[in-house]
Formats: sequence, structure tokens, C-alpha cells
Amino acid sequence: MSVLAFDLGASSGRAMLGQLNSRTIGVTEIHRFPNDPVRIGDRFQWDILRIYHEMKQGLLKLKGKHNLPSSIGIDTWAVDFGLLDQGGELLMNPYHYRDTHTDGVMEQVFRELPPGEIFDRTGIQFLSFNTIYQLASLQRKKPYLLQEADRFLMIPDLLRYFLTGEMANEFTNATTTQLYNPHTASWDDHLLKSLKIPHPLFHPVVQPGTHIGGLRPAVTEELGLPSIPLYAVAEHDTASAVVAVPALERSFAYLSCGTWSLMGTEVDQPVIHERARELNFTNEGGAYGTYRLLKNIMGLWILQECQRTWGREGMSHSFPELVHMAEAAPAFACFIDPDDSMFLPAGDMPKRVREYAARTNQGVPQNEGALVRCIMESLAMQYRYVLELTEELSGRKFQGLHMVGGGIHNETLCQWTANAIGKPVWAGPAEGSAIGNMAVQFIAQGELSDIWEARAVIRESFPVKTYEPQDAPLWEEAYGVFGQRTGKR
Ligand code: ADP
Ligand code: LRH
Repeated sequence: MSVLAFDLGASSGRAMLGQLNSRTIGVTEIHRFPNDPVRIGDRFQWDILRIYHEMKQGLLKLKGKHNLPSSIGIDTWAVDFGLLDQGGELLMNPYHYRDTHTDGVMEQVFRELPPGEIFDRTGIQFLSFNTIYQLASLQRKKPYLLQEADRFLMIPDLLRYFLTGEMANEFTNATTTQLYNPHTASWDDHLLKSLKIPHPLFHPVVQPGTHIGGLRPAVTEELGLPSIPLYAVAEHDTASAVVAVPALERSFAYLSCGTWSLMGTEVDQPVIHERARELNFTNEGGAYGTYRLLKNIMGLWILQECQRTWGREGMSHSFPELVHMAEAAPAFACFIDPDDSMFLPAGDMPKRVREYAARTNQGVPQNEGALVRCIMESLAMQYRYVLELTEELSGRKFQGLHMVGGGIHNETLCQWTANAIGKPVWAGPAEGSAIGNMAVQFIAQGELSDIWEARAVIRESFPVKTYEPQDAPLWEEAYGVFGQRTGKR
């Protein structure tokens, strides 16, 4: 049987068909489309109607060529949302989380709600763009929107609603709002009240694997398709990626390596205490009663923005070309802290990396190769730093690191990561989010028994490449330098 996964990442949106034949999943890419935010003046927004249009193009491409899927699931990045009026229409074009409207808002919220209280209630890391701060910003700048709003839906909920006409808030994504309380398993009334965000907008959450409804008549008529069922999957893309980690062991470390790098481990209960807050770890909801104890690392976004900047300047380079240039540049010449907030907004990233180098009295990288080398080595070092913190917080010792996501196409980064952590990296699959999305649909329809069977099948279906650590003393010494230059030690 087959299922369709819509996976909307920052580097692209894709419709992927997953075919399960006994114990093998085969994946066919049906449609890939840009998912670039649209800038209007200072605003940075989702092109949500275009994305919906592209999803319909994906459905149309199935016709005649493939067996129709028995179900559909949608995942995207976290935190972003749409507000609907009483008639079920969108009140505003959803903001992209890299919009600057939340600048300074988290600090303002802390005056009303101490961070300790927010963390105790939610277990979620402090990121300036979390939904809670996006809503607080709207409450201050556009209060009429929240007065008019009848329903809050996160982006996959919203796209699912466009397709089915049914509204439901999915659990994994709901936790990333920093408004969901895992102790009470419900939206946190106190946080909502304190910020004057109307509670009726939020409905009880549904778990991954819940059947929501079929394609609505307007869609089946327009596309000439039958009413294919939609399931809520692990709709936060990182939650789907974690479902797809082909681990055999119950206690494993993962790095979901795409636009962001998300590193952590899967746990049964959220880890909520002072040290977890101090280290700004998060406990995002996972599929099947799990939590994702992890930390956000700025990731390949920095490289993507360098690529974009150079492209604008007439120097277009593919990712493999950039990696090649980095390999030829001198090692360990300069480090950045990838998680410095200066790297969060879109913009001229080469300039920012140079500024960071100058500010920290390091030799300023002069060309593309040196810049890319600096970014990739710094990411590898940050992975070691966060892996050690994950071990500390979970009380676990990991034998190696599972890497999933498009970043594993960067084999040099995989190797440098193994070198930095001094342990093997097991890389695969690259389309982790789409495959995790499919896995939940297969489980929901009884084709796979549970998440562990799904992981075993994923391991058999997609190659996992092992990178053994090399040059241990050199990387150990360089890690010390990284620590000094970035203030992490
Ligand atoms: P997202 O899901 O966030 O859109 P992906 O998982 O698709 O991201 O990963 C995209 C990233 O993977 C790119 O930013 C790029 O750095 C990396 N990548 C993809 N293909 C290659 C390649 N051939 N060589 C090196 N890096 C690559
Ligand atoms: C990765 C991701 C991450 C979130 C960020 C907004 O795509 O979903 O888990 O923190 O985007």
C-alpha cells in the first residue's frame, strides 16, 4: 500500500509517495517546489496559498501515473500558525518565524511571566520566535486580529484544514508553541490568560495517527480525485525526522540536519529542571508518548544564506562546490558560535561571519572556501558541545550519533562531525521527515505495528553510511580553541 507525505522544509516543499511492500519502504518524489518566504517591506511571510496550490499540483501529478495513496499526511517546521475567523477564513497571511516582529518581545513577556515559570509549565526552550512570543507580539501590535479570531491552527493543521474542511490541533507541533503544558496534557490556561490570548482559539490536541477526514468535495471536484483520507502525523517536521531515525537501541542520540540542526535524544518523560532551563534544552512532543529532549543549533541555514548572498552577487555555487572549496581551505583557522543570535535573520551571512571573526580577534576568512570551512567546522564542534550536554541531561552515554536530513549529502560535514565527537556517525535517511511522516500513516492503518517496527523497516529500506572518527588529537585540540573563541568553556 502507499501513502503520500507532504514535507514542507525551508529549502523546499515536497510531495513524496511511500510504498510499503512487506518490509521495505520505497520512496518516489512526486513534486518538489520552492517554499521561500515572501518579503513585503519589513514583513516576512508564508506564501501559504501558493503552497496550498503546489500541494494540489502534487496531488494532480499522481493521477494516471501512480496508484492513489490510501492516505495523506503533512509536516512542516514548527511554531508558525494561521488565525481563522468564524467563517473559517484566514484573517492574515501567516508570518514566517524569521520575521522581526518578535524582536524584544520575549524579554517583554518575561516582565509578566518569569522564564522559570514558563519553562516549568511547558518544558520548552526559549527561542525568540516561539508561537507564544509571536502571539504576544500580535496582541500588542494588532489586537484586533486576536479579537476577531475564532481558531488557531498551526501550518500543517491549516493546510490539512484547507484540504479536508476539518480543524484539529496536532500534538507534536502544539508543544512547540511554548503554550502547551505536558503535566496537564492541555494548553496552559495560566500562560494564555496572562498574555490575554483567548483560550477558545485553542482546541484539545490530537495525537499523531489520528484520522481527521477526507479530501473535501471542493477539492475532489477540482482535482478529479476520490476523497483520500488525511491523518494527523507527527506534524512538526523534526518530530517526523525523529520517528525515522533507524535506531536499533532504545537510548540513542540523533541529529536532524537540514536548514536547522536539531540534536538530542528520545525520552519517555520531559526533563524539566533548572539545569535543563539553564542549558536552554527543550522537551518537544514526539510520536507515541515520547518527548524530544533536544537543542536547536542554527545549522546549515548559515551556509544556505551564504549561498544566497553569493548568488545575488553573481557567484552561484552548488552545495557540493562549496563543500569542495571548504576542503581546500586551511583547517581550524576561525570559529563562530553558530547559535549567536546575529545568524538568525535572513541576510548577508558572509558579512556577519567576518564580523564575528573580527569581533573575536580571529583572522577574518577571506574567500568562500575559508568561510564555508569556518561554518562547517564550527557546526561540527557545536555538535560535540550539544552531544555532551545531551549526555549530561539524559544521564546516558551514546555509542555514536544518528544523522538524518538533507545535510547528510554533505559527506565532509558527516566526517567532521564524527571527528569532532570522537564517535561514529551513522548517516541516513536523507528524507527523514517525509519518511517519518509516512511511517505514522503506515502504523495508523495497521500496516506496521509500532514505531520500533517502523524504525527496523526504515533501517532495512534506506542505506546507513558509517563515518568512523579520524585525526582525534587534532580535533581534540581544536575543540579547545573553539571553546575559547566562542566563550563556551
Ligand atoms: P529542510 O528540510 O530544512 O528544507 P533539508 O533536510 O532538505 O532541509 O536539507 C537541506 C540542506 O542539505 C541544505 O541546506 C544543504 O546544506 C544540504 N545539502 C543538500 N544537498 C546537498 C549536497 N548535494 N551537498 C552538500 N549539502 C547538501
Ligand atoms: C526545523 C524546525 C525546528 C524548529 C524550527 C522553527 O525545520 O521545525 O525544529 O525549531 O524549524
